Amino acid sequence: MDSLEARLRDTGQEHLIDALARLDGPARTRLEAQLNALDLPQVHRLVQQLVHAENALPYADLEPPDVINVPASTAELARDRQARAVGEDLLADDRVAAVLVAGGQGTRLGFDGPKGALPFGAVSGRTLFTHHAAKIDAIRTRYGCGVPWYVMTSPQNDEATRAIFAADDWFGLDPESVRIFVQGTMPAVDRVTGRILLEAPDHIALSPDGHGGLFPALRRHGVLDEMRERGITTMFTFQVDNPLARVARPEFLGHHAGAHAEMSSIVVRKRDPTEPVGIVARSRGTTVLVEYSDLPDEFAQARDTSGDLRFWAGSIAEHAIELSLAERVTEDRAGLPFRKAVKRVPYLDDRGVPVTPETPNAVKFESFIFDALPLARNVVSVEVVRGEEFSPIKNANGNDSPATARRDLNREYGRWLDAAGVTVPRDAAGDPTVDIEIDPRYALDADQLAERIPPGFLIDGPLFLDAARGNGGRTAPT
Ligand code: UD2
Repeated sequence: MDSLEARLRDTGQEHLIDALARLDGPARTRLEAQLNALDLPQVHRLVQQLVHAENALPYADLEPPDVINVPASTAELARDRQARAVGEDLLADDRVAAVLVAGGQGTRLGFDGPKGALPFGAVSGRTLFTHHAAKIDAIRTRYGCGVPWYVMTSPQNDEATRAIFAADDWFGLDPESVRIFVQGTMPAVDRVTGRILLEAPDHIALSPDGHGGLFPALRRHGVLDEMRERGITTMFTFQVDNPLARVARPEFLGHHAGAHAEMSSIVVRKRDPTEPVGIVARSRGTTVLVEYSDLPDEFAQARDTSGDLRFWAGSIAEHAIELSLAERVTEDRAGLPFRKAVKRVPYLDDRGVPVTPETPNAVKFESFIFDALPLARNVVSVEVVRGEEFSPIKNANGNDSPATARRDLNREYGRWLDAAGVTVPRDAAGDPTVDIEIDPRYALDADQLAERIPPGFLIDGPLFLDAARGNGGRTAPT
């Protein structure tokens, strides 16, 4: 193999030879080790494609996708029930794993820590991690199955995430049934020259490789082999920031399996043309997911003859992925394509002086889970009702914030309580006037709530129905 110096020269990163020359002892060894671990030819290729050239996205010919809509007719309802039975069998047969991508930080929310540790519960103050864990526990109980839980972290939050899981006693789950693994990183490069940036004299600037880094991370950490040995065939992947996520939704799993799909996605009707969600579409005979920031305005704004958005199928970032697809994607080094994100990255200049840029100066390389869709043998898109399954926490205030998530959970739980015959205090607009939380271990859905809630149950203040407390499910707010 060529020397590190030769490889740096061949891949346009000569400045790092100078950086090495400025160091000696352990500091030099550290930088050498970091550079040796890089796939320099890959970085070189990405710089050619994404920094020195603008590789246009091939989305000129988008068409709306085929979607299995929210069932309305008798036939559709029967089909949905059938799909549910198939999905329930998959769960009961221990063929499904829940995979959470949680590499992100709560920075956009002004929260210092893993996003999953954000306390959002209106009454209990519980965190997103606690809530998702309770769902997984409830699914295991309902279907008498294992549903292993895999949690992908990033180097930024791996330690903190592990500490939170341990401190919270794995949220009551068997620690053997939860596995945390860390995603990979990619170097950040100067947006003009393509040179890898130094964060410190002995350290290059690295950032998470995007949630598409899930695939190589699954292979690198032996998770794919582990799943194969356990008999898992299907992963349900979801994001940490949507408290309404119906993890391992059986109807969805059933539609996916029924169509022999290798990857499927859940969609909702977009709120408006500018909602920051990717859309599912067809392009040259394959299903693609186009991220909102890449969707040309003419497509985002396009309407059909009834005035509805033509590209309405917004992705809520929940997918069913066959193990076979994950294995294929990671078979060779090529993997998923990388995209570029132009960001502000502090760095050391050629003289080793720290610079804190005021405008975006760097390109980060990221891949996305949904770029596996065109590689899948069959694809299904399933529509769900937004209010029942999607209310992400992205911003500190306004749209998609903790406040809107709490509002939407109150509404959803309010509907469950209505259906169970409980009177819910409401304002003129029909919204519950008290905060309501239902632990998934108490009830995973409206039917279970109706079976479980004691007759004559009265709501006399903020309500937290909590299975663990053994007091008829009622908990006074603390
Ligand atoms: C994501 C989708 C968007 C839509 C929306 C729904 C992407 C790129 N966009 O928007 O189309 O479906 O969600 O809510 O997916 N993450 C990692 N590692 C990384 C980067 C991200 O684990 O390197 C996780 C992160 O913790 C979070 C999720 O991926 O759970 C979403 O990432 P984001 O915040 O970049 O994407 P967002 O929310 O703008």
